[in-house]
Amino acid sequence: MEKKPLDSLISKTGLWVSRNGYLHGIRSCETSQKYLRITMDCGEAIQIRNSRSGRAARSLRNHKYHKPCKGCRLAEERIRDFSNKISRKDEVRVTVKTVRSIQFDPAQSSIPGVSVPGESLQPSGNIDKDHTHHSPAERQPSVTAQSSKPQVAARQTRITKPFDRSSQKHARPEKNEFTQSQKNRVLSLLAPDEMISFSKEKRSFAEIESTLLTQRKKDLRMMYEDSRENMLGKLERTITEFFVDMGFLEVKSPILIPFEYMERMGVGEDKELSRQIFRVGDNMCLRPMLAPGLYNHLRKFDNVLPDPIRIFEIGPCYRKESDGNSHLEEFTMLNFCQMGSRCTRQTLESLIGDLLGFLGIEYEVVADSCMVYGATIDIMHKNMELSSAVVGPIPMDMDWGIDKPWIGAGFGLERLLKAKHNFKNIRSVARSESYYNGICTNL
Ligand code: ATP
Ligand code: 9VF
Ligand code: MG
Repeated sequence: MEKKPLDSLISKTGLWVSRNGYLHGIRSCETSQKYLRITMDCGEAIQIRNSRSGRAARSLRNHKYHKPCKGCRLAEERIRDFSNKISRKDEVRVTVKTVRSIQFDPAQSSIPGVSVPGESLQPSGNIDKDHTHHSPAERQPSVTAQSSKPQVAARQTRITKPFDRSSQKHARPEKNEFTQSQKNRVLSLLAPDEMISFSKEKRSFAEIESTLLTQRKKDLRMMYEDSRENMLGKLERTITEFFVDMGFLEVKSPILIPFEYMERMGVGEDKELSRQIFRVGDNMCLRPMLAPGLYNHLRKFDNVLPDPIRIFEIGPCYRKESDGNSHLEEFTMLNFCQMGSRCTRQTLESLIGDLLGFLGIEYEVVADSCMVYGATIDIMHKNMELSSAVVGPIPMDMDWGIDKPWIGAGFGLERLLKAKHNFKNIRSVARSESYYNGICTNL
């Protein structure tokens, strides 16, 4: 039988068992799609996920508690019935009021400087199943029976509990060892220039985490005080200025494109590459590259702009990817190209050299090939491809109404940032809610 969620357990008993085992009476309970906001008879309030299997649901289902909360002044009879697992259908004190989730943003009730369990668990932003958003009332308990325990204990619980719980999946850690989720958490909190050796580490997880949290908050506050610019946005602006100064026209073509464009790029449904494409409806897709839009612009501008035509685009591209540290499913591509005169490998390499020199990024040139263009000149930083560049013309040009020589190169902006700032994972500089300028935001 499926377990009942918290809200139905609450309406059945009208009682609540807090994290430290106190049995409370419930004055009111509001639900959103995912959360409950519960106010106790003693005045304390909490916000918690409406889970079926979390700590709170287990306590209520099993009628387990430590002591009744004095502030709630529960009747002896109610406590006894709860202990004896007697259902008091006649005495349901709680009505669960549904509120729209917009009124119910857990972030609104979070207090700066206090870690919200679960939210801080995963860099990917996964929320722990049974985390409680403590309202100010619980964070700074008034003089109730429950708050007679020192506040320190409550705070420690908040910071360390989620990790203990998640680690239950793994083997119990030895002393001075860290669970994988603790390591992941610490790694997500490191700044790009920071390193940690877990095997040599003397500090506990809680100590390391707390030090890093303080640092990262400082970093974010400093960014807010200083430049206030987003790295990815800033790089797009810097590169735009660079190419505009070099005589390239900035274009912005659609992100949502007909799938037919991809067929015309040689990536039809029969091709392996087409599995990487995010289809939208029957005929459209999110662009995995900028070339179709640029091809169309080149054709349209051919009889309009003077020779050679130089254009470039920077913008989001989408590919289904499974590979780790240098691949994103949503990334930002720069593609510049020139059509007409002087479309030589030398011009191409010199433009690439100027760009990477301007950005201060070291690189190597290697020969490669790809399904769409055939031979490519790949630009590498260590083992990571920064760009694939091509000297046209190629047979496919005909399908796009192009009949002049061309050169072009496509760069990933997040890869440029990763190379420039030595980021360990590309995700920390991607479009993200979990990182800002490489700094973890789950603080
Ligand atoms: P890789 O072989 O590394 O998957 P690719 O050869 O498929 O890359 P291209 O089609 O040549 O990539 O795209 C041009 C550039 O766009 C790449 O050199 C890279 O900098 C960037 N890029 C491509 N795919 C991704 C991705 N999934 N995430 C981030 N950047 C990407
Ligand atoms: C090389 C990058 C075919 C003349 C409009 C421009 C190029 C860069 C390829 C990536 C992409 N191609 N795979 O084409 O500059 O976006 O296709 Si055009
Ligand atoms: Mg490539």
